[in-house]
Formats: sequence, C-alpha cells, structure tokens
Amino acid sequence: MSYRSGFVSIIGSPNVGKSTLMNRLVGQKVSIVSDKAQTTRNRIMGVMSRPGWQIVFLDTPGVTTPKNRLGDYMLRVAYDSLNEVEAILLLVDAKRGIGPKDEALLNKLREAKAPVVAGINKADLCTLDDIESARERLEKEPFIRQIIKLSALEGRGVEQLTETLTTYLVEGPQYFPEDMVTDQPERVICGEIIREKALQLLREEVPHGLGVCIDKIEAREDGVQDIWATIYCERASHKGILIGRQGAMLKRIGTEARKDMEWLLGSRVNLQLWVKVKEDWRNSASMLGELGYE
Ligand SMILES: Nc1nc2c(ncn2[C@@H]2O[C@H](COP(=O)(O)OP(=O)(O)OP(=O)(O)O)[C@@H](O)[C@H]2O)c(=O)[nH]1
Ligand SMILES: [Mg+2]
Repeated sequence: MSYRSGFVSIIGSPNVGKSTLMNRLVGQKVSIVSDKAQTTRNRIMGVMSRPGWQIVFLDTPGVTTPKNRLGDYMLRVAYDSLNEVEAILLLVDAKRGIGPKDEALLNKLREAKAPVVAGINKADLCTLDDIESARERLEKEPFIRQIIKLSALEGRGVEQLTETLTTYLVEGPQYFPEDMVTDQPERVICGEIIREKALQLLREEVPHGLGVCIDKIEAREDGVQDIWATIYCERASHKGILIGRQGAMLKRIGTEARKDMEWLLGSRVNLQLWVKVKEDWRNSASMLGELGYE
C-alpha cells in the first residue's frame, strides 16, 4: 500500500489539555504544559511516524477573546491552523464541561473544510454523567465525525484516537524524517522550558506577562553549554516576585529549567538568567517580534 500522511490541528479552549495530548501522541515532550490558561503561544509541531504513515500535529494556543496584541496573534495562529490540514481535532475538558468558549469555537468550526474529530479529555477526573453531557452537546453538531473519550494524562483513548485519525490521512509524502518529533530549534525549546518552569512555579497574573528570550548559546571545549536568557516581565512588582526573596524564585526556575535543557541537549548546561521589565510588552509590535510572536 502507498504511504499516507497528513496534518492534524489540535484546537480547543485554553487549558483543556491540547499540549499534554500532543506530547502523549508523539511520545515526547515537545510542547510545554502548565495548569495556567494560555500556556501555548505559538503553533507547535509534533510528528508521529509509523511504518507506512505519518501524522503532523499542530498544537495551538487555547482559543479565547484576546486582551492584547499577543492575544490577537495567538488567536490568529489557532484559527490559521485550521486551513490546509487533513483533519481537525477539537478538544474539550469533560470536567469543566462545554462552556461559552467552546461554543464560540464550535461556531467557527462549522465553516472549516477539514473533517472534525472531537476528544472529550480529562475523563480520569470526572463522572460518566460529565462525559455524557459533553457527548450529547457535541453529537448535535453534524460536522463532528467522531467523539472519543480521552485522558491525555493517563493515555486512555489515545490508541483509538490515533486509529481514527489515520483514516483521514491521504496518499502523500513523508514530510519529516522518522526520528524528527518537532520543527522547533533548540534555542526556541530552551526559551519555552524557562517559561514553563515560571508558569508552574508562579501564581496567576505574573507568569502570563512573561516572555523569554535566549540571548546566546555557546559551547565550551569540554562540552558544557553556556546559555544566557532574559525573562521579560510587565511590572517592577512582578520582577520582585519573579526574583523572589534573596533570588530564591529565580534560582528555582533556573535549576529546574537547566535540568530539562541538559536532558534535551545531552550536555551539561550553565544557565544565566536575567530579568527585565518591559511595560505592556504584550502590546508592543517590536517586542512581540523579538520574542518570536509574529
Ligand atoms: N487530570 C487530567 N489533567 C489533564 C489531562 N490533560 C491535561 N491535563 C492537565 O491540564 C492542564 C492543562 O494542560 P495543557 O496541556 O497545558 O493544556 P492546553 O490545552 O495545552 O492549554 P493552553 O496551551 O493554555 O491552551 C495541565 O495541568 C495538565 O496536566 C487529563 O487527561 N487529565
Ligand atoms: Mg498548550
């Protein structure tokens, strides 16, 4: 039989588990995850290759009403991902139920050309009634071809989902080498790792206003990599929280990020973190460009 391949966009409200699911599908962490909404800010590609077929997943920012220029960008990224894909995977959170954000997205998806498969995620957290009421709502939409109960965290339903998605693949090229799981350069992944640790360790408000720039990566002769990064925040008060008492918070973020980077790069890492205040940077075109949101 001929080789089959295709692109699948993963779309949904913030925090429903899109990135967790994509990482699970491709078998490696390529997209950062946190319990805060709006963790993913860009389109993150994840490749799943098996003998005879390849699925290229596009993880996207959670769809919500934008509050600033960065939000406008994120929404555009999410909606743009719906074009030129072989299938769309709509993810909802069974525990939270189908809310206004999901309803708005369902409206949008009515216009989509690609077939839509829905995943009811976080099944491990909720009752059968929760799942049934989400299913009932989704079944009302004729454009939804199939509904699958999932736990991205535990891996439940993921095999069935993969099988379903492969039926939408078309005869086509192997887009990426078999051992490639993402198109993100190491520099970008390193920045994302720092942002993830900050999201995981800090409270609401502060982490949402953070942006990370990897300024330089240099390899020493003995293999150690020196990495210089700047974390931008929006207010002086946020800078204080980010640095923490006697630098404790920044140190924690740095230590945890360094461990992940060492795993990623397969070498020892010396990470130098700087913190800078850039007021309202999420509305600044030049800052958005500098941080890769353009
Ligand atoms: N219990 C449970 N938690 C889950 C599951 N999937 C994701 N989570 C958790 O839900 C939170 C959000 O996960 P993400 O994967 O970052 O969600 P997302 O949809 O990518 O979020 P944004 O990028 O902000 O739109 C994290 O705390 C995950 O650990 C699941 O199946 N079960
Ligand atoms: Mg995400």
